[in-house]
Amino acid sequence: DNIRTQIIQVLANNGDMFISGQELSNRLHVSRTAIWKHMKELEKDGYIFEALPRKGYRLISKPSSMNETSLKWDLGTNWLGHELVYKEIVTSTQDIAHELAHNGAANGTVVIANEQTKGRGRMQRTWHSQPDGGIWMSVILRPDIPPHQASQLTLFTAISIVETLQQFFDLPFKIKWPNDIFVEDKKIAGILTEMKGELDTIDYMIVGIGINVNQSMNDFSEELQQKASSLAIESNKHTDRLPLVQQLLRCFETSYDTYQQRGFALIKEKWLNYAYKLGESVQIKMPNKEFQGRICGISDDGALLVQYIGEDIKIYSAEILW
Ligand code: BTX
Repeated sequence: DNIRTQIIQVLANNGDMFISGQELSNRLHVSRTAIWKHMKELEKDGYIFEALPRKGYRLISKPSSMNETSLKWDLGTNWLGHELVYKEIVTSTQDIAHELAHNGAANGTVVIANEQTKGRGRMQRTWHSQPDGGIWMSVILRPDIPPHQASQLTLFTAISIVETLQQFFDLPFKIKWPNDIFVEDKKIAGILTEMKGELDTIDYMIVGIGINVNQSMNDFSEELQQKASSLAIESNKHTDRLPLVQQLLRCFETSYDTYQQRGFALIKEKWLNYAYKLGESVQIKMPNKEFQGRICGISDDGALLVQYIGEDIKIYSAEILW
């Protein structure tokens, strides 16, 4: 809620000093009763205030938990996340984002949830999204690119995730083409890019990002324990999701602006620094065949370059099995 964000902003700028309810009401053009009600709501979100008769209010501390106000506060982006929806529980943030985009939501609208009951990956696979454990988020984008370049968004989203995580963790993050982030041989994050458009125009894209943050091994099913991990497991520390999300949005916005202005070629170099199994022989699965090839890199437009029986081939859609 906008008024709440403004209340927090005014109080935070005021530092240790008190500000009266009357003054808050004057500055924000709402009644004192409304101010009081908003402050009660903010307290539920985890903000702590000191209130003294005749002096007014001051902010003691902000919550470390995620909610609309805390996510927007101090975000510092130019456009990304200015429209932001936070929900405790959803089927999938992708579903909410599609609905919003369908109804005209702006470029840069962000949907975040604490829990997904039907989190999804590519090809109808499920994405395990337990409460409090991770970052489950979807970004609505209306990029000015032809549909055949849409997959580039996945690749640069992956770079933004890795660059953000590197600021918080000293871990060897790698990007497995096209949409997974790995630490060693475990998946810790995934990207699901969905698109609505025609053959020659993109109406909107939804970039879904799932990052395992604070899960322990027991939180994953036996099957997932073989292939998944979390930042907490790998780094042995708990990390608040709020600053992670905010930094990711800043980083994503910067890369997106660069991408829109200068195209994919610049990003390619960065991508190669993080490529999982670059130069190695891997098993590749395509809709109609499966084969062994050596990963040589990616092309200027984001296709995977693979050496296969002495020949270089370009792959636009496939999965690297192992
Ligand atoms: P993917 O199809 O590449 O990977 C899905 C596979 O990954 C699953 O079949 C399973 O083996 C494994 N997996 C499932 N859950 C997890 C997990 N939590 N951690 C690691 N591995 C897992 C990857 O798809 C794209 C995932 C995007 C998720 C985001 S969350 C926000 C947004 N909303 C939504 O429903 N999806 C996206």
